[in-house]
Amino acid sequence: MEFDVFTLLPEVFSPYLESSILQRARQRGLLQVRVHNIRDWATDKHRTTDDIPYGGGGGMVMKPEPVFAAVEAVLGRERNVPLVLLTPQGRLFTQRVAFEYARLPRLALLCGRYEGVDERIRQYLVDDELSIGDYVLTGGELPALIVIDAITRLIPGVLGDPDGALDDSHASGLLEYPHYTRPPEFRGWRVPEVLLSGHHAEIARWRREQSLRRTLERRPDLLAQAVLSETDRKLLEKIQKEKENPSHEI
Ligand code: 4FL
Repeated sequence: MEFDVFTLLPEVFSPYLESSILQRARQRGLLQVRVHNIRDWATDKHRTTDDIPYGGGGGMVMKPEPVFAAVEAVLGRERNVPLVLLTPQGRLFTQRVAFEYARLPRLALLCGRYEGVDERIRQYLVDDELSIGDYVLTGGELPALIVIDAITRLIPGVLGDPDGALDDSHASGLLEYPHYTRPPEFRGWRVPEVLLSGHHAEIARWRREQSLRRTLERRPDLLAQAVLSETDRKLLEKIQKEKENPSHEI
């Protein structure tokens, strides 16, 4: 996967891209990230990239000329690489969107700074707008790194385990089951016996039930979209009845 990132803060990307799994993916040739400083395409003496908003009001707006020039210089005018603007006004970036974009060979990301970007950038340059959540940051750089991270770990060969990304929270539409590692007892708190039993079918059943319980408890909204078997649905009913009648008597 190749990413082209357009930003006014190019220096913030290296530390994260040079760490851990993303670094390894780059070394293996599975990931390439080119970071472009929009200011390099500003043409005036002060290399201006922002200006005051027409109509007044606070804050500064990113000027269209340097952004158009940067994107057209790097990607060409007849572009076949989608350009995604990171903005609180975008559609929500979810695991589903990560899967969609992970199918592409190349993606370009535009990071907004200041109060926003000139509307003509959205209208005539950008193909999609993504938000990582309902909060406002100082810029789209962290969201861009989040998008790169979430997409890269879906590329085959990036995670050690071939189905490492399949078990994830959200991949199945359910939250993940609880994880434990050694020791079997820590400060008197024991690992659930079933996990020590070596009984793979029972472990799988226990994990599925935990995923369903957690999702029902914390993110019931996810259940509507999740892929559920008949067994899952019966189990969910049982859990719901338990909650209505905690004494376990019917
Ligand atoms: C982008 C926030 C995507 C959440 C300020 C500039 C943002 C953001 N998701 N805040 N861009």
